[in-house]
Amino acid sequence: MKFVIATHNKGKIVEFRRILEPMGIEAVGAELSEAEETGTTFAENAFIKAQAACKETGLPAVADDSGLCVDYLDGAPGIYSARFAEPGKRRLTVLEKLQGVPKEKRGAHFVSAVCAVFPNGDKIEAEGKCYGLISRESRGENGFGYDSIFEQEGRTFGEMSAEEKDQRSHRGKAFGEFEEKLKQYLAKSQEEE
Ligand code: ITT
Repeated sequence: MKFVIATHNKGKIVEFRRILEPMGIEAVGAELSEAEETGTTFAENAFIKAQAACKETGLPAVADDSGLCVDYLDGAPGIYSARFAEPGKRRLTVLEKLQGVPKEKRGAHFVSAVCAVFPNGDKIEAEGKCYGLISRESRGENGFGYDSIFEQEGRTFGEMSAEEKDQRSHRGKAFGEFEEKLKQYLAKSQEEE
């Protein structure tokens, strides 16, 4: 099975491939136009991106819309995680807003909504969350985006190996659910043939 990866984020491309390949899914890149993320939820935006890529390429497409929701900031940046503060200053902005905030109030979670759209209009949706804390400072070089300020059991995602992150992460969980739904979808499609 071949899917176009509907993302412009290099960090996500690496994770999509890493998670999808063991499922026997070939994930290919494509030069895609930037779809306008006008949705009000992660799921709506994932659908918008997957549908646009599917229309543009004529191939099944899979997208993720994700973000970091910080309890102390009432769930911000949430669906605006990629547009929150200037590029290069996003992690620092979160750290600054939480300066002096005690550990028990530093709760946060990542969300990933995954959506695949097929040329016949069918779609598969899945969602994953992972809970942790905002660290006091940025730590670790691995991963991307907010990984170096999101910690579980005292270590940030930036300090974890790729495998460890995938086992715990929102995207790992969303793709786990996606894999199950895709298997059911393919089995059903074969029955109908
Ligand atoms: P595409 O829309 O092209 O996929 P994007 O970066 O704009 O790329 P989103 O709109 O879904 O993607 O924004 C998600 C942002 O949330 C992303 O830019 C990261 O800053 C952050 N993010 C999502 N998943 C993350 C992860 O696993 N680790 C760290 N940060 C993450």
